[in-house]
Amino acid sequence: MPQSVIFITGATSGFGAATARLFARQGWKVVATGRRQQRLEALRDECPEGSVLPLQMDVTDRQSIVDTVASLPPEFSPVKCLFNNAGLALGAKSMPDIRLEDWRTMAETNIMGLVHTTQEMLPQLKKAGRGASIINVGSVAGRFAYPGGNFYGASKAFVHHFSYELRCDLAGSDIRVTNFSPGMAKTEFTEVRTYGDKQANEDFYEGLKPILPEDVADIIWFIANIPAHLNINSLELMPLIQVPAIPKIVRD
Ligand code: NDP
Ligand code: 8X3
Repeated sequence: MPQSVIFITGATSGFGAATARLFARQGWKVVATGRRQQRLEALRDECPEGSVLPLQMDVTDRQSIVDTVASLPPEFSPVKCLFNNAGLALGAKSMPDIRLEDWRTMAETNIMGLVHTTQEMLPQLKKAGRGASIINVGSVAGRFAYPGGNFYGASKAFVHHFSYELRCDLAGSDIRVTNFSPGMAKTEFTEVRTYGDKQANEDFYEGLKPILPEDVADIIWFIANIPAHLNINSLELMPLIQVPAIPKIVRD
């Protein structure tokens, strides 16, 4: 039987890299994509030989997605699982003290990047047939607003609703669609959000037990491998130390 293939966006770090490692260890073929080629090659080198295909791809560049999907060799095709994971937050200030160019980047990455990758990958997933799935990474920030969450939270609310719309559009096909919404997780997320401040990334999680990338990989494995007649519509995950809080009260 041919090996199953997962296509991961944002495999150079965090959730994407951990998921690539786990699926490769479990005998899947992994197409690992992202902008940082050296990291993709390092990932390939640490995984079982022949299991990982590193392909540089920028989800904000539609042509880059088209070319990447068109270049898939027969051993890494058809793709059975699309892990739409690439994404980022930029900045944490409230309006009006925001940078519009950051919002544009979040829109192009978290929204249009995910839409374009999905569009290009659908023929592959259709070919894979029963058990195919799309797993979109949303966030608890898409459901619970917080000061400074603004465009990032709204972009993840898009991911949640788009996932449900996609399920409707794909009704009658074999393709499952899941919105996966994690809460606080220690990756490079806060380093990116603070424009490269590694110390801020350490400080943010100091003394806490956040979600780890390996925890997410286990959950992605579960979602991708449930029986083909089932669909997890949405899965929200928080570390125990985080709570879905009541709306904030503004006092004088
Ligand atoms: P990381 O910053 O560790 O990883 C983000 C990944 O996204 C990197 O591999 C990066 O690759 C990739 N990426 C960013 N921009 C692009 C682009 N234009 N093209 C291709 N790849 C891109 O963060 P996480 O692992 O935490 O983030 C993964 C997903 O999880 C994101 O969608 C994030 O919003 C979401 N999330 C994170 C949470 C957290 O607390 N950490 C909680 C909830 C959701 P490269 O830079 O090499 O291109
Ligand atoms: C990231 C989670 O709550 O830090 O998606 O915005 S949060």
